[in-house]
Amino acid sequence: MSDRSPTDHLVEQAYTIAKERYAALGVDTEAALDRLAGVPISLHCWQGDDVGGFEDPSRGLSGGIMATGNYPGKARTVDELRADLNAAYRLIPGQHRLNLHAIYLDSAVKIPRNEIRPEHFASWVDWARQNGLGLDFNPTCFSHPLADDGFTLSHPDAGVRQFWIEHCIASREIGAGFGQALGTPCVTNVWIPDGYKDTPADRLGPRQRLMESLDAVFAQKLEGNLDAVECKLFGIGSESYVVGSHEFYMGYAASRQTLLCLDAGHFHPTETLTDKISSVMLYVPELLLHVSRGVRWDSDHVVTMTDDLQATMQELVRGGFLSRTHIGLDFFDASINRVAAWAIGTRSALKALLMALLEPADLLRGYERDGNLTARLALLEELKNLPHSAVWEMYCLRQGVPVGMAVMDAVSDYERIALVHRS
Ligand code: RNT
Ligand code: ZN
Repeated sequence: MSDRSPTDHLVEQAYTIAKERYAALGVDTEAALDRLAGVPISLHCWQGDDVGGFEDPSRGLSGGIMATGNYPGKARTVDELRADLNAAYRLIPGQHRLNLHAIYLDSAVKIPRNEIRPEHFASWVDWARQNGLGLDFNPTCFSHPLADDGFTLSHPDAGVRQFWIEHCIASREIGAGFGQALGTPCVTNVWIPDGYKDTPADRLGPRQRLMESLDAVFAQKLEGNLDAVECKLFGIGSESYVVGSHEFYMGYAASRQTLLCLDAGHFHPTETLTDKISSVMLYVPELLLHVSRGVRWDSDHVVTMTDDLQATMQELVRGGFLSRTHIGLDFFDASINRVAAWAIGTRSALKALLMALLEPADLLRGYERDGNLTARLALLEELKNLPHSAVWEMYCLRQGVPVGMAVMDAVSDYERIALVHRS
């Protein structure tokens, strides 16, 4: 718990006023905070070390994704990554989750990807249990010699496909182990980089192979594990064609009833997740979100309070989708303090969710039902100015995490104590 600060009474006073302002619109701020506390965000382990992992730290990142920057203090070991994650969780109100990638295994010897087993992640399960965290998982179908020509599950060579099928099945088994051990289902998300830099002659073949590979991967249902598939528009080196496109996975998830993963950076730059969620939810059982921020391309910038973020959270609340949505983050910025990146991005996601939970839903819907679209627009604009920040700061205070820029004091302390000593 953070010590009481001289400004805490101002946070409390502001909250008292905010509570009344919202109550005047029929909104119960206490109920909104209770709901907020019940929504976990899955923090992505890969922000801590620029998607490096511990399988082979000498290997660079591939798969058409990229972390730029060389801010000092990147985590080099499992212990360093855990310490950094703990530092980040201390700055984030609420109880959350951790999203691991297969390359973050804890093993003294190198294990082939198709031979990874739950025992290689046993120390993560112990750590998660100690810290009260649920775990999510991802096979790593990139940064590997058998992915170097740009194809994995859709590879023309049956042997290469089989290797990646085995890796994905092994990953699902690890996910199931997480779910069973921790008593909260693990979402195992399959994303592959497969695609062509330039115009393909055959767009169908790779997609047929991907469909068959996925069917092999998901053939057996595993208790404790939830399967998700993630589409993408393009990557670096796969600008002209991505096998796992939106249409491909929309059809796949709907026909196989898997979860669909929507990454905010994986669509055309002017396209947002906002208008997709209510459509997708009619056809798939549950949704996984990769909350991210693309700047001109799928750049995976730290999540901030953008219109897109607010609109996404509004959709989850307005549609009643929170109980069927798993919220994960996906960004990797190596140009700033990595612990701060986690804290800033997660806090922004939570703040946007809180704003959505503070909406006077009945009032807005009433205007819409009555055809009073002018009042609907006026109220939506007014809501942007209501004192949601006072409610947020009260939440931080109650949850014992820093309020406002006090986050940076904690980040600076941690940088001085732990990060600067890493070469
Ligand atoms: C890549 C996808 C994918 C990755 C992670 C590391 O474009 O967004 O989710 O970012 O698996
Ligand atoms: Zn993603």
